[in-house]
Amino acid sequence: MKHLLKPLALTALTAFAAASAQADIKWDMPTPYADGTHHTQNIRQFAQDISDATDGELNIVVHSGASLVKHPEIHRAVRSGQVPIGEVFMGLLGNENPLYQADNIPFLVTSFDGAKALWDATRPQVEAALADQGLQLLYAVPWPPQGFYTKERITSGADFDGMRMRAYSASTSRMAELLGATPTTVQTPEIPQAFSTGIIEAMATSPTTGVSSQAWDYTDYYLDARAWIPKNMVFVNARAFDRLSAQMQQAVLEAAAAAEARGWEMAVAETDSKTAELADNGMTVYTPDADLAAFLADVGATMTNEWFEQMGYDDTNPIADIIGQ
Ligand code: PCA
Repeated sequence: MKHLLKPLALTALTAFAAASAQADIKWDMPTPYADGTHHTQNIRQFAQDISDATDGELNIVVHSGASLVKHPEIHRAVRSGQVPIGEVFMGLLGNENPLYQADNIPFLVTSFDGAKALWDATRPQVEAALADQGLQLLYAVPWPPQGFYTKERITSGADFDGMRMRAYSASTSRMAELLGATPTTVQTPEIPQAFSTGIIEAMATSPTTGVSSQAWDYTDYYLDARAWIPKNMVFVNARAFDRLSAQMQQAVLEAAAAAEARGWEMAVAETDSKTAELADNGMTVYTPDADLAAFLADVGATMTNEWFEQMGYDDTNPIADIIGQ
């Protein structure tokens, strides 16, 4: 039986294989953060939207939690074409280009509207910086505002003195120094171990990452300072993008625009829901009093000035009008 059917079946199969070999594309996409974070959930939806729009011909396989490529390597991996697409925390690139430090400066902006204005102001430069590296920006999405996780309640700036504080970027290291603390760089997957071995005793991050790292196991207080609103960005290797059909390119760009809008809404919603989760797990959530707020604002002002100087900006730069929003 098999023999008799073979010529026909083979022809059909060969034709199908030839068509799908031309059309079907699989893209591995490394991302740094855990499945529970809104960034990863948003990226999975982004991949699904692209698959739906292309009838499964462009299939993006998301490798979350730095499982395929370690976070500090993702940018280079996409640049070199080792992988076609990836997600990176923008502040992580602050060492190679001070432009990205904008994202991690305390009180440069303090609200989602301010963060949006800062993103609108910096986006063209980010696009140009990435284009110089053979990369194309697809979208960026914020984290909820950043606060401080500590073992004891912070009552004044002096409480930061000598504190072993986690840093996740050049700017957060600088901030820790200005606070009087001692910074140590720790990536999210290593947070629990860094606390349990005493390498760090405090961190500044979002309620999202506080929940995903179960901050209540190591700290008791969350200072809801809403100090800065950093972002992740998703970008693609420009050559890989150019090789896609026009229809696939359009599907990617449309899914990216939708992901950006959806991701900002998710971050806003997470701010309250994940902060509530910290409290539900026994953490004391509190806001700074006027003196502490002034101390933190001072650190922010120093960093804003340093950044303006480094960028060669002065008061006439449009970003000056956004400060404090
Ligand atoms: N979570 C990430 C980056 C900012 C955030 O809220 C982290 O802590 O590494």
